[in-house]
Amino acid sequence: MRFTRLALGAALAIPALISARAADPASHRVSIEYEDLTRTQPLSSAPFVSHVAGLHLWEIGKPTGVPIQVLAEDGNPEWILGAAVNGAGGAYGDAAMGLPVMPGGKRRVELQVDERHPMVSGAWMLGASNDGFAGIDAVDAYRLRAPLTVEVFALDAGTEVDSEKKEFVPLLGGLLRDPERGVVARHAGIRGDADLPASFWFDPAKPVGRVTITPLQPAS
Ligand SMILES: [Ca+2]
Repeated sequence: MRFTRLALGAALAIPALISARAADPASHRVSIEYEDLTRTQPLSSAPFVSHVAGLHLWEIGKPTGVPIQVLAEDGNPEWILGAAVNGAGGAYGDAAMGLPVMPGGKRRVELQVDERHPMVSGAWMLGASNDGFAGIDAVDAYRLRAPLTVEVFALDAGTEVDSEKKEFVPLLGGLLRDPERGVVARHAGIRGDADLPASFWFDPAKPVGRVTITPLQPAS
């Protein structure tokens, strides 16, 4: 958990994204609104990408990739955004970065989708967690004719043990990190039994976020 590093990393990523997308007359834009439902957790920067079918940012029960690891542990969106920029026109169609969200808040980004890159994925760190995150993975946004709302649950990147001791919580000044087995799973929630205050608690059985995708120029 290194939420305090978010702002600089996010700012550095913006200029590179401007040229991430070549003009494509078959493409159209979608609006993506992401909202915190925990009302206790600050959300990190939220990278969103459009991509080909078959590509996943994560899958529950499968090994965690570095892009999700650094997002979930540090709130660092640049691995996800960098892959999209480098792969624009190939596996990726477009990339956009959403700003951090304070507890209970929401923000919106816009993204290009096209027939080759119909899927949209994006995620954010649950800022007051060890390696908790949430988001959407591979939602077909190209063929939407009406807004689609998805409620998402908290996930554990499986890369850092959820110790909640201050030595392992950068938000509390800790710099240590205890590696975990590296498999994505549902998050068990904040226990509040160590140094991480229970005020960051969320119910892992309930959605922690809501994502609404709205087609702005529906494909004909
Ligand atoms: Ca963990």
